[in-house]
Amino acid sequence: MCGHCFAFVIEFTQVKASKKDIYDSRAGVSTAANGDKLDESLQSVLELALKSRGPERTAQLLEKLAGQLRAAPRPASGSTTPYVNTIPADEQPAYPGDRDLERRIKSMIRWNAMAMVVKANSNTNVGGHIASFASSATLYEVAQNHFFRGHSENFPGDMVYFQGHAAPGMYARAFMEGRLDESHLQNFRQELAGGGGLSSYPHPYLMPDFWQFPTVSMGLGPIMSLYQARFNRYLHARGLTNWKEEPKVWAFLGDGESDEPESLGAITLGAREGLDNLIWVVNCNLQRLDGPVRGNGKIIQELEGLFRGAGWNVIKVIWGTEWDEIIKRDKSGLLLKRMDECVDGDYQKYIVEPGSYTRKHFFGKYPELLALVNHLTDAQISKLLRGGHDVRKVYAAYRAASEHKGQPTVILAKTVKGYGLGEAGEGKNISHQQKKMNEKELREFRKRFNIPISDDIIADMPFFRPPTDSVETKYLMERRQALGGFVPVRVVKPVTLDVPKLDHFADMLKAGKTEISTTTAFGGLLRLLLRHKGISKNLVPIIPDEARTFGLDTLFREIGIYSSKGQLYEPVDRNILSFYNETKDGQILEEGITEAGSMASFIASGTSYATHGMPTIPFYIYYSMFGPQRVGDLFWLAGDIRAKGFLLGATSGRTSLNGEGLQHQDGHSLLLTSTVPTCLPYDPAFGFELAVIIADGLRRMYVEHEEVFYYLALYNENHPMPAMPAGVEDGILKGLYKFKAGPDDKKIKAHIFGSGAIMQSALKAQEVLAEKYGVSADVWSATSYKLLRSDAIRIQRWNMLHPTLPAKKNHVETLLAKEQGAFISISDNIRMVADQIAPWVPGGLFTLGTDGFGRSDTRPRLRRFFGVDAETTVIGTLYALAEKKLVDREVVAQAIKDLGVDPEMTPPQLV
Ligand SMILES: Cc1ncc(C[n+]2csc(CCOP(=O)(O)OP(=O)(O)O)c2C)c(N)n1
Ligand SMILES: [Mg+2]
Repeated sequence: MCGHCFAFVIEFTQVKASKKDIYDSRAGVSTAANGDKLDESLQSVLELALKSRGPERTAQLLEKLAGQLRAAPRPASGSTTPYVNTIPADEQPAYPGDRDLERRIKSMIRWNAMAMVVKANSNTNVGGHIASFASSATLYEVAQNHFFRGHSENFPGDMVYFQGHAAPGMYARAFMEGRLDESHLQNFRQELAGGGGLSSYPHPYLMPDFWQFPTVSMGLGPIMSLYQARFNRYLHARGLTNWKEEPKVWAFLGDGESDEPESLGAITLGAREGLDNLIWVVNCNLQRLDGPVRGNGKIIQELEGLFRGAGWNVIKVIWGTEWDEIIKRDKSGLLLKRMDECVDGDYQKYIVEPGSYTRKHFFGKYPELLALVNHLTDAQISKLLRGGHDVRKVYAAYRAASEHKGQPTVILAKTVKGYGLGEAGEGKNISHQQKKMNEKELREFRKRFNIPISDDIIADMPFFRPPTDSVETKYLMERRQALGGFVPVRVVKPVTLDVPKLDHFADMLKAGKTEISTTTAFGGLLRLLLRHKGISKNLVPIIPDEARTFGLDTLFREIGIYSSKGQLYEPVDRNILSFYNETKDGQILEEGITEAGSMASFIASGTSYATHGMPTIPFYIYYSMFGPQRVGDLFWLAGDIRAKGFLLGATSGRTSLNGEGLQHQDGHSLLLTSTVPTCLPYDPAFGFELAVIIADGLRRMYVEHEEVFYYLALYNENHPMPAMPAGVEDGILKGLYKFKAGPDDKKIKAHIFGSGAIMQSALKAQEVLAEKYGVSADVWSATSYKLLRSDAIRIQRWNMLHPTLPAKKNHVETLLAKEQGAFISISDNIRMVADQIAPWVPGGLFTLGTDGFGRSDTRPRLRRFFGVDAETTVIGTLYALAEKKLVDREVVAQAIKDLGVDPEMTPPQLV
């Protein structure tokens, strides 16, 4: 409260509230009694004002006061509180651990983490980071000693998202715990070294028994943790957990990382869903890679405002214990003013400069403040801790967060980047990149943290681990035992599901009675799966606000939309069959318009076999253009985290989705998904192919326990669905099979590889080629160019490395060895999708595709424009044959005329 407000209080009440009351209430250190007194005072002021001045005049005065409050130097507004700890010193619980012992253990971990990075960089250039963990060691160690609960029989373990760049600290702890040995640490970032090494960052793909969650692509850890916490609730609501108590989800992130839209873009979900199982710890060391996060502002205040506005419980941990006394002794309110007015750039400077600088520039700004630190030497001033380095403050925050009900909590912990590195990089702008230390700096580090390493060997930076019967090791192990086991750890106990065999989809293997799209065929398949006893409960349909587009809205009623609140209103469409049906145990995750959030849900569900020991099967169906193009990094992460499940890119194809135009028409998801090593991309043309792929996918992922996931392109164009020819299953799965042979009575032979909806162009072209041009074209269905290419690459590598042994043939070569004539491919995708196999097609592959920006028009016009209609397919086939001198060029020219294709039409722009 500002001085004017205070005067107002005096004027009306003569209540002599002391300055201390006012200060205390701003600082959040008031006792409950003081707070009550103030509340009562204000209440009686109001009553008096109303009585003596009347409502109108009172309102005017209040208005004036509110204006003064807003104009005050740093008022405690609705969104932020003063720049002090949220938990007052006198409300802090006693620290339950042995602080001295814990400090010794932490110091050893600090040393090993530093040595690991410095060693790795003494003879390689593999990189690494010291400064991030140096700033967050206390944040992790308090949690390791008192909060993180390990995995056990009926408890999945707390789920912890470690800040990627702090990974050396996690390895150093695992070393102390005896989970890693020196050779692992020696091979930090040298995973291909003999005996194996440690991955640079948290990568479950590379260290599947250790890391659970990849976090190093900034922003992805935070958003995944949100959806993981929500998914845990979903799983529980559906009766699919057997935990004895609910796990907590902890996410540690950097303050710089908070600038990623993914970090903050979904935080309202946490409040909406009341996710009190979620705790975020933002390591506010005020720096990112290049420099300060908010040199001219205060990141902690900015984040506080944001999170409070979003409905989170915010706990600020700014000052260490030594500050409590100083803050308490300031009766003027000036210290608080000074803390508020300094920007982060100033606070960074106070770390780098000696204590005398802080005395002069921080306290000295208001001479009254100097008295508060008269009793301290400059050295003592420079050692005044920030809250994030004080175990008592951190413990208080964690405990409050763990016990908080109804909201997620964010802890904003102020720390020093490169804490303890001294001259080598404490609080400097270069700190993030620091990975080398000279002998003098090593000695200083050793001294500061009291590491028992002698002078003669310090230059070798030996790792230090106390003996197993030492008090340190015993304490550390006892703490982890009490908390149920080590963290992080990734435990997979394979659970085999009773998945449906292909005959479960018998109807889809027969010829369809009506023309439908593959999207509609998928809808039918999903309903069949929902009726399968073995897996129906494991299915997790995920939809980002597109169920109606894909004809899946009847599922709303059938299986319900998950909502932790149920349905508090009567839906407007209650009287129709597919009404919007939200239920507490609903099966559908209707995410709204967030592809990043939906992918995070896909990942949470696709990894539940590991996180919960309960395999769930996500089917995430979305507008294909907003898949890897929009959130490609999460696709990549799905591979790293070993997610399983099915991604369905509906409304696929640059010309099949016609009216929507440039931003919607996707012709490259099949290429982008091909880049993810554990993703199997498929481009099915018919319902039966879909059934074969999904049935086999279920077997591979949930019976064979392969840690892979599927991407299927789905189209919205209706066309006939033929019966499955005999013996094609293997070909469908491998990526190519002959669907319909051309007539036998023609001499000239060609082969058209079709996929997806554009298979229809291939089939029509087959007829025209036979009828008009005497060409027998076999039509093949190319279901997955990526899988064919992967097979070819594997064989090519083997052949290269075994040059004297008989060469092996890949699937494409084997399949096409005896085929004559020209080969062409056609799809609703850019040519590179099919070109993936071109090197192994006998005599080369002539590819047609939809390169260029899409636009709105009818399908026929778009297909003519891009050159993927039946007519262009005929021309392309004849041209490929002419190139091989199997038909005359005149025939091609004639076909262009016959088929009414304008050779001079403007082509799609390519630069
Ligand atoms: C998406 C993404 N962009 C950039 C980077 C490169 N990068 C790694 S760490 C870092 C700075 C991190 O700063 P902060 O989040 O504050 O963490 P700190 O190390 O300070 O704790 C940057 C830019 C990255 N890992 N991911
Ligand atoms: Mg930072």
